[in-house]
Amino acid sequence: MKVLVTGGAGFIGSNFVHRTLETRPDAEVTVLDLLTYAGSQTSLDGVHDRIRFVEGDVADASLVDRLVGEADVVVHFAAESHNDNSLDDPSPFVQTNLVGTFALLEAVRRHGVRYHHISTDEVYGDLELDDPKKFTEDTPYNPSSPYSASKAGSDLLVRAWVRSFGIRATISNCSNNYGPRQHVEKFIPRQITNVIDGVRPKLYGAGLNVRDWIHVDDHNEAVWTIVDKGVSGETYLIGADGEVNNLDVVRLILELMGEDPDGFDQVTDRAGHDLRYAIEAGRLRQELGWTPRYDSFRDGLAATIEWYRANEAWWRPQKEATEAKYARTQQVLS
Ligand code: NAD
Ligand code: TDX
Repeated sequence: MKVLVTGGAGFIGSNFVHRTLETRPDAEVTVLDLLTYAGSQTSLDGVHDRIRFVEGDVADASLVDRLVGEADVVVHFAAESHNDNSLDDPSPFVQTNLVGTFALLEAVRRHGVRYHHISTDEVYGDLELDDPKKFTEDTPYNPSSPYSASKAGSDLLVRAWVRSFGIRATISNCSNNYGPRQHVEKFIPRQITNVIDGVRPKLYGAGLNVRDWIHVDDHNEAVWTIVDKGVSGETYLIGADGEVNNLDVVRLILELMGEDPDGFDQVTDRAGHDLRYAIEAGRLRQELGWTPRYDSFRDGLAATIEWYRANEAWWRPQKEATEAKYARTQQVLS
C-alpha cells in the first residue's frame, strides 16, 4: 500500500511514520512536508532510507496532484497547529489549513484516491467544567480561535467534497496528544524542558482548564483503524478518557522530575482560552473495535519526560526562539 503522509516531519505525523514502518511491512511511505519551524528531518531519524521525503507545500496544487496520483491513500496531518501562534498571526493558518486541504481534496477527487483527514476536538468549542456531556460526532461546530476555525473549515470542505463529488474520505477529531517529538511550544514539552533548564513551568491563568490527554501512539493506531475499517463519509472522534486540568499536569511533571510541585509561575492567560475539552469515543470503540493501550497518564508522562531527557539534541535548537517569542506576550503574574 502506497501511503502519502502530509506533515510527516511534525509531532504526530513523524510518530505515525515510525509506527507505520514498525507495524505495516507492506506500507510504502512518502512524506510531504514543508519543514516549517514545526517540522524537523531529525524526527525521521532511523527511517530516512525506508521512506521517500518530499519537501514541499500542501497548498502547491501541481506538486500535490502528482504525489496524490501516485498514492493509494493520503493521510493528511500537515497543518499550522498552535493556538498561541494563530492569535499572533492567523495568516498561515488560513493558507495551510484551508487552502492546503483544498488542494489535496481536488487532487483526491481527480485521482479517486482514499483520503483520511486529521482534525481536532477544538472544532467543537469548549465545555463547562461540570457539563456531564462530552463531545460526540453530533456536537455542533463552534470553534474559538483562528487555529480551530481553520481546522473546522477544513473539515467542512472534506464533508462537502464527500457529498458533492463522492470522494472516499473519513475524518477524525482527536483530543490533546502527548508523547515524543512534540514541539517545545506545546504545554507538556514546554514545561518538561523548562524544568530540565532549571526554569519554573509557566501555567496560563489559574490552570483550571481541562484537556483530554491521549498518547500519540494511541491516536495513530486509531487513525490506521479508521483507514482500514472506517466508513467513507463518516467522522470518528478519538479520545482515551484522559481529562486532567493544567494545574494537575504541571504539578505531576514537577513531582515526576523530583521538584517541588508548587514550583511553577502563573503567567498571562491565553485570549479566548477554551475551558474544557472532553471526547466521547464510543463510535470508534464499538463500531471499529479500537481501544487505547496507554491506560496510565502518569506512566505515559514519565516515559515522555525520559524521552526529552535523552533527546536534548532534538529539542534544544527550538527552545531559545520559542521562549523569546513567549516572553514578548506573557508576563509572570505570581
Ligand atoms: P506539528 O505542528 O507538530 O506538525 C505539523 C507539520 O506540518 C510540520 O512538520 C510542518 O512542517 C508541516 N507543515 C506545516 N505547514 C505545511 C505546509 N503548508 N505544507 C506541508 N507541510 C506543512 O503538528 P501536530 O501537533 O503533529 O499536528 C498534526 C495534525 O494533528 C494537525 O492537523 C493538527 O491539527 C492535528 N491534531 C493535533 C493534536 C495535538 O494535540 N497536537 C490533536 C488533535 C489533532
Ligand atoms: O505554557 C503553557 N502553559 C499553559 O498553561 C502552554 C503552552 C499552554 N498552557 C495551557 C493552554 C491549554 O489549556 O495548556 C493547555 C494545552 O495547551 P497547548 O499545548 O497549546 O494545546 P491546546 O491549545 O489545547 O491545543 C492542542 O490540542 C488540540 C494542540 O496544540 C492542537 O494542535 C490540537 O488541535
